[in-house]
Amino acid sequence: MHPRLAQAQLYGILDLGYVAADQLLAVAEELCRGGVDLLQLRAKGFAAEEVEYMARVVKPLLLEHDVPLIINDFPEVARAIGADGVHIGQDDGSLADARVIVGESMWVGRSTHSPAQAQAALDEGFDYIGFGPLFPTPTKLGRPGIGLEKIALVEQSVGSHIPVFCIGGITFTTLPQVIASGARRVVIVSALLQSPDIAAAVREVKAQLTHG
Ligand code: TZP
Ligand code: MG
Repeated sequence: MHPRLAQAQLYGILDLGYVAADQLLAVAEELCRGGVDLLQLRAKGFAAEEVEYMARVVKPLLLEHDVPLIINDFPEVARAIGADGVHIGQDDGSLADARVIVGESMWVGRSTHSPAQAQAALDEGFDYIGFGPLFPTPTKLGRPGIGLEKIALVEQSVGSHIPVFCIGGITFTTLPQVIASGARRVVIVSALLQSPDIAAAVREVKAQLTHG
């Protein structure tokens, strides 16, 4: 496991579905101040050039806070800006295809929606996975929740080799159950981005992940 990924407990996402473009830097700063361990730029519906522009805007801030930057969906952008990682979904091609663009050292993560997909991502050689959505979520409309029962299995089988980030509908209400079900790392999007005090919300999640 990459040490930096192995240490990561809370993976934040700068999701343009929740953050206005002109608020990107301010929100990134709040997430960093709170202590997210990784940050992904996720801008569905934006063109590569726009994503590259946004990534260049936030990158110096993340360097300052020593928070790795991961680009959703655009390996070319990840390479162009020297991101730490790229994140791709089930329909975004193979790891080998992504590696041709980003090279051997960049982290490549995969979204997975079942234990079988999680195992397949490990076997293919991805550096980490997202596993979810655990619960139905407005951030990923149309996907059923996979529930909490499978977390422990995936943590045991896959999570001993690469980090498993549980994702999807995790809120302050559901986080204790998610942790009790075996999750060690989470991605939280809307519950952080819609919080009135993002940095405090991040700190609260980190405390729960650290102390159970
Ligand atoms: N992949 C699976 S669920 C999800 C993604 C990107 C969205 C999670 O967002 P939220 O708002 O934390 O439920
Ligand atoms: Mg994708």
